[in-house]
Amino acid sequence: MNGSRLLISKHTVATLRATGVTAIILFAFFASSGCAPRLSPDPFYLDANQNTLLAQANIHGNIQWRRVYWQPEVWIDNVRYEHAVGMHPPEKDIAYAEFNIPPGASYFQTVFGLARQDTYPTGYGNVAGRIFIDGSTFWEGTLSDPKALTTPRIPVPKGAKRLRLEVDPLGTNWSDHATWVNAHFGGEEK
Ligand SMILES: [Ca+2]
Repeated sequence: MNGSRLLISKHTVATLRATGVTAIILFAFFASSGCAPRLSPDPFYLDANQNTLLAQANIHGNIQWRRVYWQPEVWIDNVRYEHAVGMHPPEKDIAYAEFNIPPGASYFQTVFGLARQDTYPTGYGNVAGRIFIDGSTFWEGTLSDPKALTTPRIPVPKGAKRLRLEVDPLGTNWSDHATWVNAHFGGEEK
């Protein structure tokens, strides 16, 4: 090893040290200044981001986006909803759909209701709905009339990967018009 190379090596080491220090400072700065991924879009509606669907099973008529399987318009308790995920359960089994949780999501919120059938507007069955995140139950509610249930903002644990929506027919699936409307992730609380 000659002097020149040793000098270059010293310079390189010094540069690397300086770069390393700079990197550590920058990392600390970004970590402390909210450079975590931002949810985009925010709000992040499930029906507007259908590629987040990972799996579905046992849904009578399959999952329905922005409609219900018996008609295109979604009405719950005399309110029309554009953002809708129809999940009519089957007879004697539980329907479910699973979704990727997008980066930057800090909460999930939805309205769970029995959507009207215009040709039979008095028909309402009964169902239970459940929301899971990474296998843990975060919310459960039951329906048996036109009145919908609005969930609270369900906090998404840091690093959580998978959202699961379940619908249980609670016996028969007659008029079990279970529909999740305005189902969305949100970013940081505003
Ligand atoms: Ca039922």
